[in-house]
Amino acid sequence: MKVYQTNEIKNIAILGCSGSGKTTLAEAMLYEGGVIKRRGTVEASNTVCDYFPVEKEYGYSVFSTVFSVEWQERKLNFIDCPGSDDFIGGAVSALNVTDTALMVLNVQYGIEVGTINQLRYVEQFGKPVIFIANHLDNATADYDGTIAQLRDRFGSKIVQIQYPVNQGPLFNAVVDVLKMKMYRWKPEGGVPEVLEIPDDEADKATQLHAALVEAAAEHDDQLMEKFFEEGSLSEDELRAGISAGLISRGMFPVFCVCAGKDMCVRRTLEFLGNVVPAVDRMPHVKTTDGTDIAPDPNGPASIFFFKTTVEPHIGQVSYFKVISGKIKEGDDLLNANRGSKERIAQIFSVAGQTRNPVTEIVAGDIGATVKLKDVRRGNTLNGKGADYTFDFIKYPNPKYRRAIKAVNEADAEKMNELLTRMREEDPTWIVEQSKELKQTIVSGQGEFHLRTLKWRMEHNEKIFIEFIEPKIPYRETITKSARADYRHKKQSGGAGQFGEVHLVVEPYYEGMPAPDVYRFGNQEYKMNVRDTQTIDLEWGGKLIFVNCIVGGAIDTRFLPAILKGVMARMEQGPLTGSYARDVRIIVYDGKMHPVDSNEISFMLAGRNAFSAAFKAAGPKILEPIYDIEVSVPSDYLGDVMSDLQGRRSIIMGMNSEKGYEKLLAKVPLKEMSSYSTSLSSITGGRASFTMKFASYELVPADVQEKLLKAYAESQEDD
Ligand SMILES: Nc1nc2c(ncn2[C@@H]2O[C@H](COP(=O)(O)OP(=O)(O)O)[C@@H](O)[C@H]2O)c(=O)[nH]1
Ligand SMILES: [Mg+2]
Repeated sequence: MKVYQTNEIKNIAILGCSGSGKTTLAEAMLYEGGVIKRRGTVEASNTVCDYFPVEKEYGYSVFSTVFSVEWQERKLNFIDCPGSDDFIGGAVSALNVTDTALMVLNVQYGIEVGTINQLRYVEQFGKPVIFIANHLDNATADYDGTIAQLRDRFGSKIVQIQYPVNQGPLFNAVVDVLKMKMYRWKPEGGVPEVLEIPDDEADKATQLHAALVEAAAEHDDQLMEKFFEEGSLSEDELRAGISAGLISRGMFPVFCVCAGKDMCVRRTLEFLGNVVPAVDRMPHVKTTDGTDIAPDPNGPASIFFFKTTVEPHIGQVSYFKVISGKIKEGDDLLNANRGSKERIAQIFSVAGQTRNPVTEIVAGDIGATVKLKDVRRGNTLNGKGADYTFDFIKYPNPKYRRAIKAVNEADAEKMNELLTRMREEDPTWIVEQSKELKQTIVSGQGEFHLRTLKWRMEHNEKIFIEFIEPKIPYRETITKSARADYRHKKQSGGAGQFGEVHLVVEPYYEGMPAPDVYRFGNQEYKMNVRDTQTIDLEWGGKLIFVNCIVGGAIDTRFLPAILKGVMARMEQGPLTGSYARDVRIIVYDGKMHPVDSNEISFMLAGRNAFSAAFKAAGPKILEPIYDIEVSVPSDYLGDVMSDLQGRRSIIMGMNSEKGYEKLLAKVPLKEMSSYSTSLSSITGGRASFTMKFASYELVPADVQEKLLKAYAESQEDD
């Protein structure tokens, strides 16, 4: 492949709901681009882009795949993205290194939830969008319905470049209102016949052409002037106007394809080559410290790694975008994130798992390399004169968690290594060795996400795992003040131990007044604060430790031991062994023994006095509450709401968004365990949700009852 210059390179992300036909379209483009000699199919599991075993197994894309097509002196870099929400990470990475989004629609369904979710990201990144109306040969194809949905959502930004003449099983022709020609295909697709527009289509074509001319003129003052003077624009002027409209996101052109039959794919490639903005016309990226970096091939070399995969027989393949300058084989670069030196032994232009060596690659282009020593996804390698780092990729929060366990204990270490590696390949994985829950927790985007992890571990690595219900990180606190004292005494055999601690506990809240007078039973306790320690607990919340010892009842050197004992109990709360938080402890009295008092004595006395007081202070269990946002087609709203009501949720609000409802609710984590699966079965996969930790709240009494009982039983088992 020749070395393409920055203004000849176009980077395009292929997005759209799962099943809309992205991988099939990619296959047709690769075929028309001469990269492959025969088109594979998703059904036959022999496409270029779905090459991972797990993708062949499940019949849908799990990973994003980079491929390039040379078309009319341009290099079109594509990233075929997974459509399912569970694999959204691939689309998010892709959107950060590409400049235009091809949003593929299945005209049987039009705009789907998956489409809306991905459109949100496209909007967030401010990317130009081209809609591709695919599946036109399907019996239930509804092109006009799809256009109506698009117009309903985006209004006059929607501009048709083509329309199908005969959608449905006999589909084989479109009218292109930019070229004002009809294109017709033989059953095998590919190169079309270019015909004059038949009379019975003339009115519709003229009308849509006029709309296109007007829309194109809108995005360029000179074109607008020309349009007012002459009422028309040339093809090149139309392209210029469309291009300007794309960049400003003032226009979303709609194209027609039948990817399955390779129809209208060449025309799409031509349009992408002619009209889609090249890298040098797009907003520049910013470094972590906000410096603007132009894609200047003569600038200092800097490449950003947005994806890594591990492939059989070659190991790690690292995909990068040249942000500035150019790199050649043999270049030595410095890893700005890890400080290590790297030699770029080989550079490849890729098509799925096929890698074609190239000698040089310039700013704006996307390539891959192998055998790097120490490069991670998100790293930047710089040449002389550059010290850039970039952190523009933000991945969504996880929304499905499971504890993971190796079936065979001996595999545990290998399993953890694999988890780390898989996280490197897919950043939407969160792997946590939870000291608190004594579980390895994997959090991902959904049940499918985890199922693919399991499949890959078992089929590719022969490591058998099981998913178990993850424990809930409950917390414990108190709701009123209480007093307790404890004497620890051991004076038989060996060194004696003696320590006595008297303390008060009370719920801590921000801005609470200093300890003063307390009344327990008919006794009054006046506190003299000598010292206050505020501890921010690593598991959240605070512990306030107040020394109100008077008269040297306990020597100050024993107070750290008392605090240590208290902390041991805070770490393993008296109710269910969960972390305790937001407690103020006032140590106000005690006793010592001149010989037998020592740290261990006061640690134990402190711990047990605290435990007793805690249990007498209206102890309550807190549970993590999450804010969830559910996007659901209006006709499923009722079912989704009643399902949520069955999960102890509080509906916080709702807003409608063109045939979709956005539901906001607060739900206990405990009730979210298999929410993604239930939501998908309630709505046939046509809804999605996000979730974010909100706060800790008291559990209802019946839930507390159940948790105490379960804990007591688990203690008996131990
Ligand atoms: N009839 C028909 N089927 C198509 C077309 N494009 C894709 N498909 C089928 O739709 C299914 C999903 O296609 P795929 O490319 O995997 O979609 P993706 O999930 O968006 O990548 C596969 O069974 C394809 O064969 C099309 O234009 N017409
Ligand atoms: Mg796919």
